[in-house]
Amino acid sequence: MSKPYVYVTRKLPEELLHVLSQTAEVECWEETDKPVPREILLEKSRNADGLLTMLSDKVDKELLEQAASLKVVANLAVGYDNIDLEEAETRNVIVCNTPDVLTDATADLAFALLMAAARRIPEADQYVKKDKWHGWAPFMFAGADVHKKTLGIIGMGRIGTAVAKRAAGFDMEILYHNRSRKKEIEQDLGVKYAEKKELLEKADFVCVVAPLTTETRGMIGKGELEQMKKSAYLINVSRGPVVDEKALIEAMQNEVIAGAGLDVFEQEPIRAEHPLLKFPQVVALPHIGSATTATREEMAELCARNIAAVLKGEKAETPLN
Ligand code: 8YV
Repeated sequence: MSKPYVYVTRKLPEELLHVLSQTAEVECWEETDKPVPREILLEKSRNADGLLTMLSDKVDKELLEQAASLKVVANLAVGYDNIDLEEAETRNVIVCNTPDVLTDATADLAFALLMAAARRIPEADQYVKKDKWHGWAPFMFAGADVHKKTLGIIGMGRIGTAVAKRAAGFDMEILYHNRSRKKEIEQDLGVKYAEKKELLEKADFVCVVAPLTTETRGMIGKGELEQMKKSAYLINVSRGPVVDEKALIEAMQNEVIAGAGLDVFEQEPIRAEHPLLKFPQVVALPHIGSATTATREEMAELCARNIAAVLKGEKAETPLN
């Protein structure tokens, strides 16, 4: 009997797919950093038993309808807003994501962004490298304190909790807003639940870690930005569309808030001419929340194990359905 066929939508190191290659014939898209064109993804998925996908691959109704032999999709991310989970479910396609393995790396990055925005690290770095530092001044690159300030976390899942743990080390007061209250976390970490408005009004840093869903799309808009303190910073490591970018640009122009640290954008990759990138008080990163070598390797291996398990008729480690 021939091996099942698995298509991987980016070039990944062979050793990370080793487990999968024992079970399936594996083909990778030839590029490491460019998404597979839609037509090729559709063509490959027509014969695929499994797909290893990235955030930029739309696994939608059109794709699922024509992928008659597809049994499993493993997404190299904890978020899965690129996948029509309901449609996959009706077609008995198992969908897997990569929770847990990326929690700490992503929380580290959220905190790094917060620190970078508050202490103006990218601006100061450029100042030194561009040879602009000719003398010391008492208020040169004076930023905002982080220690003992209030952090508001929107979305208290695994990553939100890990961000709270880091903030505790900075003696921060921590407020959180979530669909459901997390009494255990409140007790363990001393964090307090707040309604969104209260959190926005009180926080010096608002960190968005909620997944993109129909409820969270545009959840931080003009009104929410206006509820924030003028001295506050917005940090987003979840998905771009959770924040209304037009409203954020206006908020920056009118100094409604002090700054932002953004790892995600409405349209990715964002282009350099985008108005949001003109503000020195906006720190922008190319969606690298989970991008440490160790974490990305673990994510890829988890995807490979999940696909191999389903193709062998076993239970996946991290199925969503
Ligand atoms: C992914 C992410 O690595 O896990 C997520 O949801 O946003 C990142 O960790 C990125 O989306 C690449 O697929």
